[in-house]
Amino acid sequence: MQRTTQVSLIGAPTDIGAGHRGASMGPEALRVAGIGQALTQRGIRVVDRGNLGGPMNPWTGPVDGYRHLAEVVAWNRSVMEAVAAELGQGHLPVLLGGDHCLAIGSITAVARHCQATKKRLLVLWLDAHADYNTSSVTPSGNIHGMPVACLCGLGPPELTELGGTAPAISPDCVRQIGIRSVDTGEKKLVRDAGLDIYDMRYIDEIGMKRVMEEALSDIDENTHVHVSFDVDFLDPEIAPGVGTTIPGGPNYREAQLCMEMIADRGGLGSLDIMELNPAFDEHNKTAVLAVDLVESLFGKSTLMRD
Ligand code: B3U
Ligand code: MN
Ligand code: MN
Repeated sequence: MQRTTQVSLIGAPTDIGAGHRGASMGPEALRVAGIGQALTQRGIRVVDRGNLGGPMNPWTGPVDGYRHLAEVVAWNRSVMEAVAAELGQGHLPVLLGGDHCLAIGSITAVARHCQATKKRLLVLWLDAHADYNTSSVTPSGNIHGMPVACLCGLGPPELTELGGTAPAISPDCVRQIGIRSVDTGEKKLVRDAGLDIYDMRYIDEIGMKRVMEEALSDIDENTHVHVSFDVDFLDPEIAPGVGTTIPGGPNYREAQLCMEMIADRGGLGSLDIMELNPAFDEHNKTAVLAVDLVESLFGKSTLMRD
């Protein structure tokens, strides 16, 4: 990003697509952890747009394989509009989630913006999960396990056609990093889609440095990089404040390197910080860690001049 670009924080306080309550408190926890000040200190102009509104969580069971579909659609529509408005003004939107189903709205807006401005889109999906379930294979009906599939055109028309035409993106513009939990039926879907998945085994084998070199290798001046950061990407030892912890994730150093290498490559155009759940956290430490990592994503480094 350019230093002159305004960052706009957009809160989406809902857990409408999740299997646990509490991600609705994520935006405030990130603010309390100082997300605004941290970016301001980096010389970035930051405007906090406050929180979006939307339906309450009725906490009902799945219907036809989807839980809270109507409410998920309503929230995503408002996220899409808010993100589109920021991109249209040349700002860099940072979505403070909220559960990961909201990435449907945010990335649909980003994809439309890229189409209009003739930019190439690269989505870096940092997550323990592939989030590629459909209503027929989902073990839970929770739509936060489905956003990548919906964005690639697999899902209910209300979500796949949120931006007008489906699909919003093609699987080949997605790189998934940190994956270590893929459901049985989901495995076939990600294979069929040809998703580029840098799973934990691959990170163990070749290391985060080479993984990121590969994942970022085809970024050029015309690339808009969207980072969709699911906080459960991180190892639960350092980040307990999420609804679905999966052991064996990146440690502090690996996560920092991942963020630093994205920053070094350039091209960051939009960001989601998702699934932070203060109900599971210890003294807001996961939010503080997320802010620390976001600082690196925006170029903070130990020795280079700020
Ligand atoms: N894959 C599981 C669990 C899950 C996905 N994303 C999260 N959890 N955070 C599912 O329910 O789809
Ligand atoms: Mn996710
Ligand atoms: Mn996840």
